[in-house]
Amino acid sequence: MQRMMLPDDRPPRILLCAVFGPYGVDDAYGRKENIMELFHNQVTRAQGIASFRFHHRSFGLYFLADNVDADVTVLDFPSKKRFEREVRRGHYDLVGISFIAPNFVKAREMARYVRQQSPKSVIVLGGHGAAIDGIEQLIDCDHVVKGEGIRWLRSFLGQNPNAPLRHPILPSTEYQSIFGLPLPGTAASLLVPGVGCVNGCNFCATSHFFGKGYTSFIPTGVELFDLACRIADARGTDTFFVMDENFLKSRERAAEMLELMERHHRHFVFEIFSSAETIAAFGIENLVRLGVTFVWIGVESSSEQGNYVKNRGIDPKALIKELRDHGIGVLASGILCQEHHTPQNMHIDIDFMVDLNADFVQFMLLTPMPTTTLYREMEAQGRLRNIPFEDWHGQKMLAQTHPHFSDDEPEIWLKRAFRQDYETNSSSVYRVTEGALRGYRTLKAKGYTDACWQARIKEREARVLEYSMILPTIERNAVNETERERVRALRREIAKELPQAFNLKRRSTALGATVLAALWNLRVRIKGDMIQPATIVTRLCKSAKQPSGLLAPALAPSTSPAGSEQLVAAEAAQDMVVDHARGLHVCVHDGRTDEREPPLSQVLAEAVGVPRGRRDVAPGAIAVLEGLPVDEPPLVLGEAPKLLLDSQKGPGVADRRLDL
Ligand code: B12
Ligand code: SF4
Repeated sequence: MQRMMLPDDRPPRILLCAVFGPYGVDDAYGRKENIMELFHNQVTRAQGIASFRFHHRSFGLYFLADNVDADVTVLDFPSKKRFEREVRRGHYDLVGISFIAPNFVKAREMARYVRQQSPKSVIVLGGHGAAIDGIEQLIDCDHVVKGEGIRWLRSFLGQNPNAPLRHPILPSTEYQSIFGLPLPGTAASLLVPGVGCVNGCNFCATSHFFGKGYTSFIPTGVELFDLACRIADARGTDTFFVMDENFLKSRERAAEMLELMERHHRHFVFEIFSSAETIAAFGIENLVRLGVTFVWIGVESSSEQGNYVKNRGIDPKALIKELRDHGIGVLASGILCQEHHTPQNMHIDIDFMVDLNADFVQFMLLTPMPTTTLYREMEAQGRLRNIPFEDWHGQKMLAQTHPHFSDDEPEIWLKRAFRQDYETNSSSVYRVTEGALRGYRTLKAKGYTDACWQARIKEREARVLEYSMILPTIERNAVNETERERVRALRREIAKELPQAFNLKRRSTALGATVLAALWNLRVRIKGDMIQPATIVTRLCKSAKQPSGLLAPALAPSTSPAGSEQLVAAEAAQDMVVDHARGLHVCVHDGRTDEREPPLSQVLAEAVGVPRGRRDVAPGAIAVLEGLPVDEPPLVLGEAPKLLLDSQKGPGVADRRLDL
């Protein structure tokens, strides 16, 4: 492979960028359906202010940044202006742009700008958009990285591609809220044990992008446990969102992890994606013990015709009921406008998905994403439609011709499906609360007395107590009388089981929550419910980093199972410098990516270490200067490397009421 050459022996200067905002608006670069939120976009979108709201960073960029010896700036959720300013003033040797197919136009515009304003910068494209056929000709760039990027970038920089992997310490989500109320506690940490999936379902972009194989970042349970301990200690939460397409597929790793957790009394909590067959094979009680409290399952379809090997022989309704009985929340996803669907039979799959009574349901349109087998088949049949990439998001129109569905019909079906689930099963937040109580009762009734099981009972109890405080808010905003009745019944059940849920303190909090939710409701009615993520700038400098791999010499490579690859060993990086423009959820009326700078008082308070004044800067994070303009000299670079976490204890929505 061609390597990057620098004129002197200074460390390379690299800019890694996500595509610019605003997101989810109809403009020259994107579509209103493409909002930058997981649940509000694809899951609870029909549930009004009861929808779960949060943002995910562009995680791949942080992995790349942390695993090369270079001075790297990560620009996440930039505005176009902010991106352009960084390019103009940064004098970068390499600019990497991460994008997915529906963001093609944004990536093209970014590459064009880099070429024009910083002609010496090498332009590298990566992320799932790189799988678009002929992308090299469609966007003016120097390299396109299809698949796993860490090894590629290391090789390109002349560094060891197989050096041990460093796992960045990151929150999995930013600014979680519901009813406009910030969810309490620290957001779960991100854990990425690996990328890809060996199952290779024909429509699955993730599996195909990584060669229908699994690239393990953290191959063994021992390493995973060690990494989880370090991340949990650093971020102050034992909960992890596991970004791995099929976490339980590596059964031995999960079993080893469980054994270590029990032995060391570290009762982590995991939110995972897993296919039905792997869940069934692992066993529900093992799942409870492992600390799984949420699982995303691809149910896909009610029929053999529309389904995949991963679901063969599984009764999804029984599986989901059993999981929920044990206090494990379930997100079930289904695919609409499949090949066998017609306007006459589509309701069968919608009814089936709704009848699963999962906590959350995702409906997506069958979309032949580039690189998938489905795409190749549709291409061969001449069925790919000539629609712009911005429309390849699976929320509105089909990217392929379908004999039974014309242009606007798929969107109508999607809306109908989400609405039916909401009206039939009530809001997801109600379901989550009800499931937690069920889990609490089931686990207690089993009578196991060991520490692990007791910790799992406590976790469900805590969840019930937390969510009980918003029961009045759920009732007030219920979709129909059925939901109101369900909430009242649930309140009676909780009062029987855990009377402390309704003590004076909690009742007062509940009252406060209803008032704040009413304000949020008002804001949504007046200004709409758009929330743009704030720009996050993270600077990593070589001088503050340990060379990759130095921190994990004891961990030897192990043999990869067939169909999978691995990057050896895992290390949590402890040297991120986060320059975070706070203030999400405000100033969104103009639809721009939020770029608020902090008040001077906050920056000064940070500099002199006054904790109250600096509000949301992590304790001990002396090198973090929140929200300073990115083109100011990074004062942080001379500091000793310190653990710099992005604290979730920000001002929160509640504190920002005046900005509504
Ligand atoms: C988190 C996520 C999101 C977040 C966005 C986070 C963000 N800040 O952008 C949310 C929930 C908002 C989201 C929304 C959508 N998403 Co999304 N999302 C994911 C998800 C689940 C995880 C991505 C991730 O972090 N993986 C872990 C990291 C470590 O891996 P990675 O990102 O792939 O990065 C590696 C390589 O790709 C490569 N790489 C990545 N970037 C770069 C850059 C350079 C320069 C280089 C060299 C290498 C490189 O190196 C990395 C390390 O190996 C993936 C599925 C998946 N499991 O990957 C779908 C996925 C990326 N999303 C997808 C889609 C379609 C969407 C939506 C359009 C869905 C919809 N219908 O609304 C929207 C679009 C929103 C928008 N406006 O952009 C598709 C993309 C398909 C495609 N071919 O383009 C995916 C693959 C899901 C799928 N199977 O279909 N998404
Ligand atoms: S099991 Fe899930 S992640 Fe794996 S290939 Fe199938 S759809 Fe993709």
